[in-house]
Amino acid sequence: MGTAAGGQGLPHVGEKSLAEPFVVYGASTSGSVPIEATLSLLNLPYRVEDHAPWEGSHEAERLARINALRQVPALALPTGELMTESAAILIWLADSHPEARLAPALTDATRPAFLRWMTFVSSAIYALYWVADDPSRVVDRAEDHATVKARLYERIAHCWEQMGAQLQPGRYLLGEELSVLDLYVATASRWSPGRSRFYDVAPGLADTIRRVDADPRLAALWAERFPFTPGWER
Ligand SMILES: N[C@@H](CCC(=O)N[C@@H](CS)C(=O)NCC(=O)O)C(=O)O
Repeated sequence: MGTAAGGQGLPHVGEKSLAEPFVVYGASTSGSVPIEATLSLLNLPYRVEDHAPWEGSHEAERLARINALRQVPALALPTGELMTESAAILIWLADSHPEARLAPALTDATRPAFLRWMTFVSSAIYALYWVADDPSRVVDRAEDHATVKARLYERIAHCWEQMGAQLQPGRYLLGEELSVLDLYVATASRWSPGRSRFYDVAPGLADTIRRVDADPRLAALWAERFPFTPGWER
């Protein structure tokens, strides 16, 4: 663990005591799930504080005290500093524990692809849900909202298709070792337009992602935070 990065853009979380380990500000089925999965695989103690900003202004204001963008995930570090941005958090956690091999090392041949696809999931796919989840944020006419959603889901499917066309997975997306990219994709590919569409557009990634779903080390976490309920693979 490095020293505090005071003044470098990481705010401090007032309510977290320094004695506490990691605190994940998250929600079930959300982008906090791959972070929780990573902390579990790293055997790092953490506590989850659930927030659902989409449930109304009271919840959004409660989260604003932690993250001014009113979004999950956010991660309070043992230093009391707060990180946001799911891809950055996942990369940082993996890089901070190289012995666990949850990311290719800095000099590994697959490192450029790792960084590329982590950023791609974050910026080309995840970012679109800010509008898709609530089209009224950018489009006034309620009668247009269904079209906006449908177009964004098409764009997301197209992005998965690109990833599927360009990656040749081994057991995992980048080769033989599970990385945080696998956890990120296993989670995000369940969001709309949904996993069966993901299999349709990126069939070459299906076996790999099913392998991540079935990883026995993660069974309890998936069951609690993103359960495979009957019909989930819509
Ligand atoms: N760029 C952020 C996006 C986070 C995000 O969109 N989180 C969603 C939940 S999965 C959220 O909090 N939505 C509420 C909102 O944006 O108002 C990241 O990668 O962590």
